[in-house]
Amino acid sequence: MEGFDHNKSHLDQHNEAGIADPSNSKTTTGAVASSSTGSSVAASDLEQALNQTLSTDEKAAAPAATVGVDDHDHGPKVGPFETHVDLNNVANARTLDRKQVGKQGSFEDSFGDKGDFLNPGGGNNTVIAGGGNDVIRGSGQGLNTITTGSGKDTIILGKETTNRIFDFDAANDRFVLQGVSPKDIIIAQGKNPGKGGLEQPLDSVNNALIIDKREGHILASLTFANASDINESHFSRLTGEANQSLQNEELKEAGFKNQRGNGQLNGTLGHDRLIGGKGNDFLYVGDDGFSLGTATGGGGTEFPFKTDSPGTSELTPTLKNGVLSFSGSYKDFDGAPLFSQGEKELDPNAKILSGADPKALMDGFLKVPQDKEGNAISGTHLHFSTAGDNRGNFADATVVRYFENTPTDAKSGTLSGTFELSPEEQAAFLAGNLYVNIHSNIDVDGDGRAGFATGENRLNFNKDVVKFA
Ligand SMILES: [Ca+2]
Ligand SMILES: [Ca+2]
Ligand SMILES: [Ca+2]
Repeated sequence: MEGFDHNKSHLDQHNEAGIADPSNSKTTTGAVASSSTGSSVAASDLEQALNQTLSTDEKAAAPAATVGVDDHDHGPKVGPFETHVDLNNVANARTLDRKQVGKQGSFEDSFGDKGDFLNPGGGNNTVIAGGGNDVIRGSGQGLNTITTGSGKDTIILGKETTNRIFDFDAANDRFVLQGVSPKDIIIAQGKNPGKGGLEQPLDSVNNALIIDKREGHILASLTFANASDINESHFSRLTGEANQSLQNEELKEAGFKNQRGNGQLNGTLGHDRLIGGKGNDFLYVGDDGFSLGTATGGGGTEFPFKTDSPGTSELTPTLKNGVLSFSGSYKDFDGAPLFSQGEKELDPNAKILSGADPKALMDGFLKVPQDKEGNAISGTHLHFSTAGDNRGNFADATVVRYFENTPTDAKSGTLSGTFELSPEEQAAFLAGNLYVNIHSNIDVDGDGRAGFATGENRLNFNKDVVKFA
């Protein structure tokens, strides 16, 4: 990574003109509240009463109880993520009118015919729910990465806990506040322009934020979502009655299968009640909980740099036991896949739609000679960002994985990839948040067209391709 500077002018270029330039670059935000101490008054009685209504197994999954929010002296960082934000560093911040926030009664009638109750407990967890109306308790004081799936889903937000939600749908999903008063809630849009693939900052400009204003703790970061779509109708307050309706004895009668443990717990197509432990857990819908279509590229659908290429492409994924595999092909391309000709420079006829300097662009590519699994550099990249569904279009040059591409003639070839995904990466994929960009270069047949270094085709594995059962 020699010579790779993180100064601001480089980042600006990287995020705008240099969007097709892959790198592992990450930014840090200045928006960090310091860890805090002090004392909070009224909240504690109510909260303790609420905690008494938790079932024994949920109590066992939670970290040791804290009395008031500020008695907990915590660090603001979890891995690369800043879990706090300065309210001066967010956009369109507004409070909730607490008179418009009602109480959540029993959840009994909310699960539909296949909804699950999922509580990963303490630690830093990943939760992938399914096609039902699910209730996810995110109050274990760590960082949870959540994909809700389709259906009408409810996320219980707890103090000191950050829930990164990859597929929040304002038309269907909502929040219940546990131990946080509606008067302390701020809804805002992030302002941080930093990229970084799945390590995109929680306060990214792409994300809507739900913030506990008492110390700037980010209770929820909703990726690729608009804060303006979220209002009082998305919130209610947790009650003891609601907690009791989530106990095993209650849900068993409704046909829920109960599982409790550490590590990975797999759900079924029916109702599940999955309770993690104090450590880092992975609550997973199960490999039969979704189906995957074929993503197609071409036709001027590329974002952010639309091409006039006649090229088309298709890729079909499978995900089993955490292994994501793809097979597919491309045809009628203007250029060969980047790096497939052993080249070290861009063809003068290759189009660079970002306006970047060819050498700088090439140097940017070469800075990442292999991905995190050791797959060698190629011009076909897996990236984190959604496009082409109801969430709008986003892009991020950070490489998540390199595909293999094999030309069969000057304009066509095959594409493949087999990747072992972390739980968070599985959550990103099943949220419809990954895409593939096929960069091209070299005028193999001499027709004067040498492809698109900024990407000739983009294929989106979005919510239209990933379908929950
Ligand atoms: Ca846990
Ligand atoms: Ca769901
Ligand atoms: Ca289920």
